[in-house]
Amino acid sequence: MAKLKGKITLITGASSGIGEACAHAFAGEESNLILIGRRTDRLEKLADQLSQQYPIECLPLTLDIRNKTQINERMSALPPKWQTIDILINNAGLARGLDKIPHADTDDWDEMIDTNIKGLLYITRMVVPGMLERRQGDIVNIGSIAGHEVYAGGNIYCATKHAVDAITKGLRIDLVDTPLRVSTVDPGLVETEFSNVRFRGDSERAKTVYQGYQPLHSADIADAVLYIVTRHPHVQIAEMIVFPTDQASSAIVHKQKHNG
Ligand code: NDP
Ligand code: 8X3
Repeated sequence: MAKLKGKITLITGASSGIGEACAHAFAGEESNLILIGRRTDRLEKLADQLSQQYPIECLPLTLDIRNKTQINERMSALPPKWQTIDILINNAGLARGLDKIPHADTDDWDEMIDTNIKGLLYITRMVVPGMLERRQGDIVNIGSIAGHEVYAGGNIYCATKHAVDAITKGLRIDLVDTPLRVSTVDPGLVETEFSNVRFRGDSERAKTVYQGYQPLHSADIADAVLYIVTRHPHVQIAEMIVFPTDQASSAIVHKQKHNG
């Protein structure tokens, strides 16, 4: 029996990496999906693929989560049958560079803060009131080990993920007298487009981040998210830190020597 049959899951950042893997995992449990990102072509292709493969409906929704007006307009205009969102996966996020604060490009800071913190908040603000009215809902934020530790060059990205940690805890307090659950999944190194985005398309540099050890796959994180939302209603997994077996902290990764 599919575990999420008939539910509606909204996933931000569904056009690649962890968000896309969540789309596959949740489709496999027959949840209908609202897929958010900026790259419409990817969202539409994924929606077509999943709705052919599984007995579900998918709604691709092109949105830049930094844009509050766009979010408010497009989310308010959702067809009525898509408005009753059961599960929100706040996954969209990014890092830019590893520059030290005195030399960094402040536009990079704005992009990380606007996406990872403010975008997550805007989406949450639009979705949670409906969950409260229906007295059911799961909010799963994708944080990071960078929300628990600060590593060299991580400065502002780590600050945004510390903020996600604080927002998750704050929302859990806000909702403690309701049946809603608030969780965070905080991964270590997952091989996705993340480093390619961080290094602005320098794929050689991005590749080295994942060389010499076995990084996590996006599907490993999707599996953790699925686990969280399929617990009995009285069980709230507050926080799950997921590392590759070769990783012990942000800075400690057991790498074999790489030849070539
Ligand atoms: P990817 O770069 O593969 O995916 C990021 C996703 O976020 C894309 O779908 C992208 O879609 C979306 N996104 C970025 N900016 C916006 C925006 N302004 N509006 C809407 N969507 C946006 O990276 P990951 O899958 O790795 O990252 C997912 C989350 O996981 C992030 O929050 C990241 O911080 C976190 N994380 C990643 C780790 C890793 O090692 N990979 C480890 C720990 C946490 P589009 O470009 O189409 O808008
Ligand atoms: C992404 C993983 O280690 O680059 O959050 O911060 S890391």
